[in-house]
Amino acid sequence: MSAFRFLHAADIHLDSPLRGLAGHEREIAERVRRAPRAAFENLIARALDEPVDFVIIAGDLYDGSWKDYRTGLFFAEQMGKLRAADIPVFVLHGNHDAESVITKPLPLPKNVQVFDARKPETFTLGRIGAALHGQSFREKAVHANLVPDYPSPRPDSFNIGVLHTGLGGVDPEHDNYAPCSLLDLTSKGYDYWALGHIHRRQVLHERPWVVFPGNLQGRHVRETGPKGAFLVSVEDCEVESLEPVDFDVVRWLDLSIPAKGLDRVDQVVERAGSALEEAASESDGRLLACRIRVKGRCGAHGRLVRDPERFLNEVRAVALDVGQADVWVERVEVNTEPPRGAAAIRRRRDALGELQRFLDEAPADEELLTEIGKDVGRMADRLPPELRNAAGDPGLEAAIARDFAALAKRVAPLLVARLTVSEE
Ligand SMILES: [Mn+2]
Repeated sequence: MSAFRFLHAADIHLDSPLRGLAGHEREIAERVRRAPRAAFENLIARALDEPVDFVIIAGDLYDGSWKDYRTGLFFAEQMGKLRAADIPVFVLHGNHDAESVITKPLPLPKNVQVFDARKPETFTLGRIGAALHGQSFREKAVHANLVPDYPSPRPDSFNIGVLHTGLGGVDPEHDNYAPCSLLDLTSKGYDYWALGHIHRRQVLHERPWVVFPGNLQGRHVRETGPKGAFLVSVEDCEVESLEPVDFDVVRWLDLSIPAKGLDRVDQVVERAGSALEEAASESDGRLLACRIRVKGRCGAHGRLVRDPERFLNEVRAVALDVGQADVWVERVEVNTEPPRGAAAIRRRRDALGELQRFLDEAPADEELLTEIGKDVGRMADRLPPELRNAAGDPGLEAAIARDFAALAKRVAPLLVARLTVSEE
């Protein structure tokens, strides 16, 4: 019987626009912007290097309608490399690149097969005994379960179901398109479900295999950790190995720095530096994009919240010194509390205690929020677009999003810290 290998990728989102990059170093912004293409080039290089017998892209190859033809030409160029090596590619379109979304399709090299969007379609690879079943999205929002219409498994073949699905709404970050249950999949009689849509790498079932490779490249701070695809080896219709392969060139990290008990800002900076150092030692030369969140009751609280700009740049300076990797501190969020905690201030009988109690209630005070909204909302509307699109400051972002309750929550510790300078 035959043995073969394939790469299963999904959610590549080529040339997706990245928000929050304006105002950062040009070179960094360019590397982050180009990351999905670079990760895709890594995938193709690995496919050629193995070489694999075929490649599956289980939806959202593109992020949406192209600005121009360059995105499509880049993809065609990469596919051409696989064609020269006789490696077929099976592409399924998902919600981001549904038939109705991509308005400028280009002819693709002959090795690329795209699953039909009107009905399930089967591609067979007779030489190795594999059958791939799939249906692309016709519209962005597919609410029907597509699995029941997928054909029965082919006997004497390794059957792969290719599907873009929210499964059963298991991940609140992703719309539950083409919903189905795990049982729908495992009872179909296929050997491997090559899924796409949910951006987190996960193996939901073994024999039959139900797999989300996650996206190829993290695009923002909610898509942290290693990203890539699965390299699958099959022998005699059995999966012999399923290896996650990292293809990302920029890796997002969300680092929580406990500052409890630290009295001085330089101690907090040093702790952040150690965390970055540790992360860098595992980055394998990638650019690390880090968000740093400082929390805990600490003596440094007042100075941290009063001069966040200075703290951010101190952390950035330390990040430059990490050495083994390029570390870019995307943002620093200070969520610390005064050493005795807000509760202690709340109990005070002076004006500060009164202010703390007022601020505690502010986020729920509709009338107050309406008043704030009139002034702050008007100011936010007048901000130049460059600033609106790249605010980078949680308070400013809340104002722009007209979330005045969140704004009140952000402002409260800052106000109290400013008023307690003399007590430090
Ligand atoms: Mn999707």
